[in-house]
Amino acid sequence: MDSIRNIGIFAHVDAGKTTLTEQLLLKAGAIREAGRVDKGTAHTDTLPAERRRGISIRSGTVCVRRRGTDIRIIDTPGHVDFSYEVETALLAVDGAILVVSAVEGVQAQTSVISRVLTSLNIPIIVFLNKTDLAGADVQRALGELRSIVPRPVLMEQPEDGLLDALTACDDLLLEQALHRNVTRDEIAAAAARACRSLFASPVYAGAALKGAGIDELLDAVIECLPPPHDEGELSVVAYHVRREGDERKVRLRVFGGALTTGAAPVDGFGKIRRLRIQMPDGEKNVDALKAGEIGVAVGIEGYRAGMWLGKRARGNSEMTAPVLRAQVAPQDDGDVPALLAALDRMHDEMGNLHPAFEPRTRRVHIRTMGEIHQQVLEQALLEDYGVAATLMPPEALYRETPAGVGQGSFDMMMDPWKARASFRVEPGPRGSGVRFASEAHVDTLHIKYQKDIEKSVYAALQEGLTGWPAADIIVTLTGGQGSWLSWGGASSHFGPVVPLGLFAALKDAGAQLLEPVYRFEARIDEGAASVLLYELGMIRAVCEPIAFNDGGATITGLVPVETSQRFAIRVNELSRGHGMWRTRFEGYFPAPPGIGRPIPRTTPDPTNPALYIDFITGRTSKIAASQFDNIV
Ligand SMILES: Nc1nc2c(ncn2[C@@H]2O[C@H](COP(=O)(O)OP(=O)(O)OP(=O)(O)O)[C@@H](O)[C@H]2O)c(=O)[nH]1
Ligand SMILES: [Mg+2]
Repeated sequence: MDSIRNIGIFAHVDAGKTTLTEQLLLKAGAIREAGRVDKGTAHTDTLPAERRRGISIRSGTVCVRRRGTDIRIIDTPGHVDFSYEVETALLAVDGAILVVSAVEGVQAQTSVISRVLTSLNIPIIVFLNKTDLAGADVQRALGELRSIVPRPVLMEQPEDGLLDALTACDDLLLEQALHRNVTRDEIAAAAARACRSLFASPVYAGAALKGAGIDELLDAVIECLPPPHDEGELSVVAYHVRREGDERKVRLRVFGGALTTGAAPVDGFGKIRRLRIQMPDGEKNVDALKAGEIGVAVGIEGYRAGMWLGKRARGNSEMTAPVLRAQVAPQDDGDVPALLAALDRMHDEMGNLHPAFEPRTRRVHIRTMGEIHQQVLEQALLEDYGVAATLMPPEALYRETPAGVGQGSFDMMMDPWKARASFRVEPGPRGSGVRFASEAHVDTLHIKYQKDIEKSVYAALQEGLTGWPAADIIVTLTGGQGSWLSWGGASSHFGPVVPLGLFAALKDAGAQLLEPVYRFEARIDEGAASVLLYELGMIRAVCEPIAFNDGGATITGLVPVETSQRFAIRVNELSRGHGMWRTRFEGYFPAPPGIGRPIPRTTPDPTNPALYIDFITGRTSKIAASQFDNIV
């Protein structure tokens, strides 16, 4: 595996990742002529929307061979609306090239990605790009890098400086340098050790568009970024799914074990029809994908990007929580089935749309990442699926938590259920999600049924009293009755009736809506600060003390996602293009009274027991309109 490298190229939008990928392909001899993003000829920007807009939307994988080493490279999109593609790519690589424009310096998304890279222990090489442009400032960018990556070390600098920087993070080099003059090779080896052990980040400067600095970067990828390591047991992650014709191609990384073609379904997913591996001259069919390899599996229906098979080899790579939803309105109401089918397929590829249909209003909603994401989806619906639909302005995805403590139970000691259980619900700590606990004794309520109840609780809380998912809630099963033998083992009988008791408890407690909140940082001319503060107040921001420096003002604080959607534009207007507005998701906070409203349910309402029971017994197959009248 020493002759394999799996790396990702990450950066803020427009830093030059795709242009750099072209140059890596060219310099390593995989292509004869570099494609151009601006001409729509780049190898990793193949979607019509990518070519039209000149930005990357999905990740693209290529392979180059250099000095006998196969380097598989994932070029990722930089626009924050497509961060979900970055999140899954981060799971598949052993090393990263972080691209920073020497003109713009470290930008918002670069900081976000480097934080995740560091938390996942992924070694980083930095490429300072666009040094051919006026305004490029390598030293300034280097200074900014210090706060986001392990000790950045500019590799092209006089030997004394380089030695100083590297002896500070490599003991062996320090030892060698104490006794004699060290060689260039020893310095390079120290840089590689320091990078792989996450003590330093080698920095190279160049211009991707001009092909400058690329050879050095390719060599550094082989020397400084680590080869794969074998996890021993089966460990596979999918990082990209795409349907091409009738093929469903799942790009995946094998960390341990092997995948073989024609094998029986893996972990309950569809069968692997074909396996391919990416080589410098294209994809090649193979019988197996082994530990350390990145390849393509055709088939495995149901296996989506971000899912693991076997052992999980990497931690959490989440950068953004999906906090917005938008209604998708088809031009023709009769198109709803076609729209839902198209959205289901798109969700299968991207994994983050979660289309939901509200039967009463016949409205379709999806999760959305922002304006550009919506434009791309709207176009794809029309061009790839022939469905003309409009994505409405996004709204925040709320959650609900109990307003206090509540109790509730259900008693169905009759055929076919023979089930009885009681619940207590109470608010949990902020950010804790849904927690389940049991005080019920296993003698009266078999452990298998308790597990069954737990599963049903999690499923039912996807839509709480208000229609929004429940969060920061502790559900305790306080008692129940039944035993394994007397019920003949049909545990599925328990699941459907659980919501009756659970929702009685939720109703008893009452619901408090939670809204998503960003932490923001705004920088603006001093003269515009008071107007900005006033307008931040208007959008319900909570500001920390203002800081003044160099004629500018910096304001930080918390602001609701819902009210701050287009605020970046406003900050820019107020500062005539020189302002800065940065946000990152902070968490869910209680919504003030009057903010947020319930949404229609997509499933039957358990607070209406008579209708609910009719529905689950199949006595009524249609969900009655009254089912959707929410109670807060
Ligand atoms: N002058 C100059 N322009 C560059 C350089 N590298 C990239 N560009 C230009 O910068 C723009 C963005 O380049 P891309 O390669 O698409 O950037 P990216 O990081 O892949 O962007 P996204 O994938 O959309 O996040 C294009 O117009 C490139 O031609 C460079 O070294 N010098
Ligand atoms: Mg790109």
